[in-house]
Amino acid sequence: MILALIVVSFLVFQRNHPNISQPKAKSITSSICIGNDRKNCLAPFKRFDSKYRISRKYKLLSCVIEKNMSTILAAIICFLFDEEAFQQANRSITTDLYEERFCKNKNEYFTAQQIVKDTKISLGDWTMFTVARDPIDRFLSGYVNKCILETKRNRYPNKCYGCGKNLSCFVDKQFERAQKYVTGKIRQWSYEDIHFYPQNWHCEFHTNIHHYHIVQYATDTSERYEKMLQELANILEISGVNRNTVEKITKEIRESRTAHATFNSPQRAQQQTTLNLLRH
Ligand SMILES: *[C@@H]1O[C@H](CO)[C@@H](O)[C@H](O)[C@H]1NC(C)=O
Ligand SMILES: *[C@@H]1O[C@H](CO)[C@@H](O)[C@H](O)[C@H]1NC(C)=O
Ligand SMILES: *[C@@H]1O[C@H](CO)[C@@H](O)[C@H](O)[C@H]1NC(C)=O
Ligand SMILES: CC(=O)N[C@H]1CO[C@H](CO)[C@@H](O)[C@@H]1O
Repeated sequence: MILALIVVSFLVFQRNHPNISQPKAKSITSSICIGNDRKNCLAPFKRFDSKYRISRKYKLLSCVIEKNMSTILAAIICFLFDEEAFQQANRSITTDLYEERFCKNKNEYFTAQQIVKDTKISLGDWTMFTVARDPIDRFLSGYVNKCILETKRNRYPNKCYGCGKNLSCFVDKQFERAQKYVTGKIRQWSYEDIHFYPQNWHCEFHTNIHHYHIVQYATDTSERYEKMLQELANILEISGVNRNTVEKITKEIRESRTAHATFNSPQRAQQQTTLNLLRH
């Protein structure tokens, strides 16, 4: 029970910030972390890792929060950064993997301030957006992918604190780290932190959330998937990308099925069950 509170509370996407309800910002609603649960919640809006990808041509700026969609988001912006070069290099939006991404070090920033400085375009003149995921889904998907399935980092015995399939072990350790980060006892961040700290700590939301369009993530097996693609398409059109190009982008995304999606995997079902048990 207490564990359950901790699980849900440190994941929550905070909704009560005075600036979140301004016209451009949409929040992910959640019924957790309110009332008595609040004391188990981590402080919202800490300053944390932020990764920006920009297309100057369209004054389009995306902050990518680690999750599977982030690779595709970055690829869309990369394509719009230099459409010709991207195509000439035979890249495609759904196959431009993170490690070999075409735009590496070309349109990438870590602070909004640096973007404004380099482009001389103030933040208010950019179309800014990000994709955020339901915090519990994000946690489960991240846990299954990073702590259980991912083989890339199997050489590191301490991956996910060496907790393996022990969910409560991982949650305890990660929560403890998060608290230390809040109080300033830890200043660095790890691979795990980037994938599991609250989304509201990213993207310099503490000062800039009112600038953002926030699209709610949907897996490609969910009913909301089409809606998410439509919202993305709207944002691209707002920034001046022509309709044909927008359609080309969404078509490509639609046609790709991420082999990686964990939504229906047996491991995922197992973790869902575990979490349900913990919550009751
Ligand atoms: C809300 O936005 C305004 C205008 O950008 C800013 O001055 C203010 O500090 C923000 N409030 C909070 C609580 O971040
Ligand atoms: C892209 O593909 C075309 C046709 O397959 C090929 O001729 C060209 O060399 C490729 N370009 C690059 C940069 O790989
Ligand atoms: C899981 O980890 C916790 C805390 O690290 C430990 O107390 C518990 O015995 C572990 N459970 C299993 C099944 O290994
Ligand atoms: C489509 C896509 O972006 N898939 C990626 C999901 O995340 C894993 C691990 O980070 C990548 O290996 C996949 O390529």
